[in-house]
Amino acid sequence: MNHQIVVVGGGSAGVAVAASLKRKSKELDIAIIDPADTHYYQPAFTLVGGGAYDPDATHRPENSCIPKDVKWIQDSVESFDPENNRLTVRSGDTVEYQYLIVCPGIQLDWNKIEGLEETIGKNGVCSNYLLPYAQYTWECIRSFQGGKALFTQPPMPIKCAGAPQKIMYMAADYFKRKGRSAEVNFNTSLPVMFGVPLFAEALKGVVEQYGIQVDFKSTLVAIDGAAKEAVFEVEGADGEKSRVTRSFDMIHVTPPQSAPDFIKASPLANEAGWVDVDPATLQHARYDNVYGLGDATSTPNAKTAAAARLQAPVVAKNLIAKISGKADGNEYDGYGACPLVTSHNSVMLAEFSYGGKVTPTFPLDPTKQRYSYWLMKKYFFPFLYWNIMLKGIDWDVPHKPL
Ligand code: UQ1
Repeated sequence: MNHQIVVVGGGSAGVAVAASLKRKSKELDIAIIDPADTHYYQPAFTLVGGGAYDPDATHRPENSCIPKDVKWIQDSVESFDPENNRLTVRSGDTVEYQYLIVCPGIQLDWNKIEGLEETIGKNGVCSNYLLPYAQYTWECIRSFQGGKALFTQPPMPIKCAGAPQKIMYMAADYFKRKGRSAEVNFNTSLPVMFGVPLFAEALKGVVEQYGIQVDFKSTLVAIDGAAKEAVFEVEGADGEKSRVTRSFDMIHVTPPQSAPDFIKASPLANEAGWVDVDPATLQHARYDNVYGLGDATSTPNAKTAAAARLQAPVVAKNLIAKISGKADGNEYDGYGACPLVTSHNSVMLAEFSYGGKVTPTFPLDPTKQRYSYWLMKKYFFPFLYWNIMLKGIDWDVPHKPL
C-alpha cells in the first residue's frame, strides 16, 4: 500500500487532522490506520460515571467518523521505518507514505497495579477509563450505602489531569444529596491538586466544601478486590517511601498511563517514549516529513480533546505548506482545556497554555464554578466534538492570557 499521507490513529486527533486536511485540499490522498470499530467521545465518560450521561451517546461507529474520501486501513501498526518512509501493520502488509502523522493516543497500563485486572469492574472497583467500567462507576456510586470511598490519581503524564477528581466531586455531591455518610479520600501521586497554581488553589476550596481528605504523593500500587483493600506507596516529608493499606467500600481507579508500546519501541520516540515533536510546529524533531499530535506527543501541554482540536489545524496547515513548498509558521501555543466538574450542576473551566499560562476564552473569573459551564460540558462540547472538530472545521475561538 502507498499513500501520500498516512495518519496513525483514528481517534480525536487523527480524524480531526485528516478532516482538516481534506477540507483545505480535496485532492490529498490520505489513509488512517486504526484497528478500532468504535470511536469514543471520552470526555463524557466522567459524566457516565456520575450518572449524568447516556453511555450509548458516547460512541459512534469508526466508519461514520472517518472523513469521506479518506481510506481507513483497519489494522494496527507493528513497526515504523521512518528512514525509508514506510511502516508495517499486523496483517503483514507494508504501508508506504510521503508524509506521516502520528497520533495513536495514550496507553492505559492497567497491569502496572498489582491485582487490578482481576478485580476491575467488580467488588466496588471501578474506573471511568473504559466505557463498561464507567457504567460500573455509576453503579458503585448509586448503590453506595455509606462508608469509605477512595479515588486515585497516578503519576503524570495522564490524559485530562482533572478527571480523577471530577468523578470524586460528582460522587461526593451525590452522597451529600442522598444523605449517605461517606468518608471520601483522594490519593494522588502529585504534591498538588492541579498543575496550574490558580486552579490548584481554587480546587482546595472544592475539597473543603465536601470535607474530602486528600493524601498527596500517595500512589496506588496494589489492590485486593475481594478483601476490599488497596495498597498505596506514600512518600513522606523526608522523601522516605512507605506502604499504607486502606480499606474501601468503593474505589475509583485512574490507571497509570504511558506512550503506546509500539511508539516507545520505534525510532519516532524520545527517551520517555513519546512522539518527539517540536512543541510549536508539531513537526518531528528528526524526520521532517513526520508530524505528531494528540496524547502521544512529547509536548508539555495538557492531554485533552481541546488540545487536539487546536493542534489539528496547525499540523494540517504546516503539512500543506510543506507539500506546496511555501513557508510554514503555524504554531500551537499549548492550549488545553479541562472542564473541572465539581458537582452535578457546576463546572470550573480550566483553560491554559504552555507554561501553565491561564488563557480563558470567556471574560469571567475562571476559578468560579458555574452552571453555564456545566451545560457546555454536557451539551455544547459533545456537539463541538462530533460536528465541528471531527468535521475538520477550524473554529478558533480566541483565548487570551488572563
Ligand atoms: C474544547 O474545545 C473541547 O473540544 C473539543 C472540549 O472537549 C471536550 C472542551 O471540553 C473544551 C472546554 C473546549 C474549549 C472550547 C471552548 C469554547 C471553551
